[in-house]
Amino acid sequence: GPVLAIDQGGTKLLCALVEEGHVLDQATLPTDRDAGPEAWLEAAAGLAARWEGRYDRVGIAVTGRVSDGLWSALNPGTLAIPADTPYAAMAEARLRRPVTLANDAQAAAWGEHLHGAGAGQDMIYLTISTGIGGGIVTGGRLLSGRGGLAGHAGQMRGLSPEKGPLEDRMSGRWIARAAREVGHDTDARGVFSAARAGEGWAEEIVSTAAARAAALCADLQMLIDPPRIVIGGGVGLAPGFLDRIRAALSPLPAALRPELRTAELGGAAGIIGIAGLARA
Ligand code: ADP
Ligand code: BMX
Repeated sequence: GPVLAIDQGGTKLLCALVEEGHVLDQATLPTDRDAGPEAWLEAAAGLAARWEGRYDRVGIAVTGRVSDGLWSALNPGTLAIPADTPYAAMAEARLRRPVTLANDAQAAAWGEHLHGAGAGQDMIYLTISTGIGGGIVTGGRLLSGRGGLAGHAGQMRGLSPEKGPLEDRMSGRWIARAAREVGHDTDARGVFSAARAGEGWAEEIVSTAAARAAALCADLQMLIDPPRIVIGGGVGLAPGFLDRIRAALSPLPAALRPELRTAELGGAAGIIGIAGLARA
């Protein structure tokens, strides 16, 4: 039967009724970033009320680190989750169903592996969104790691630890901040449309983000050498972005060049993946 699937991101909350990889119905709200876990759960329960009686399990994909049902921020700028929030238990009490809790990008990786661009093969999934998250499927298994960190590509610091995590230099939040710094008060979507309209300042920001995303993909290829890297998230799915990343990678020799695919499930990768994990 259907699963209530919840995807709590830094920018938006997406709730859906999902069955066998299909979204039967969905509803979304902007994330109230200052509200905190109780209120985020209440918002999800409010959206889910319309499906009462139609599901017997709940899957929740969240931005942040998940370990043993406990939820914490790695980057409080993406979403300021208090350390070790017992979100699985809170959600079970509120929704009165068994709850499976996982990181959003890990869940989306599993969704794309099962039903999307992963085509049942090993893969890395990258979400370029409010932050930058990732998930690794290898040997048919989703890696979560010792304490839920596996795949957190946006949290890597490379050889510039003093500059902070990579995502602070290429995520949707970075794009908006870079725009503000040159006098344009807009979000990533606004920067992309300005770039399409030929505005130089916006073009420069988008191409910088794409170049950095390309370097990240090349590094991930070196680490895991997956048959494909699947790109999703609000920025990752923005028209033209994947082509820019591909162009930046094109000078690489074929053996080193990642095979990039757009997330076939689009913005539904997380809810479809977490529904699959909740059913497993
Ligand atoms: P979340 O991070 O909550 O999971 P998204 O995957 O939608 O949500 O990512 C949100 C980020 O993506 C924001 O920075 C937003 O400005 C950006 N974004 C959303 N849609 C677009 C678009 N069409 N073009 C460029 N950026 C977008
Ligand atoms: C951050 C981190 C990841 C998450 C990624 C994408 C936090 C709160 N989040 O790297 O766990 O997967 O952002 O999150 O530390 P999104 O909200 O952009 O989808």
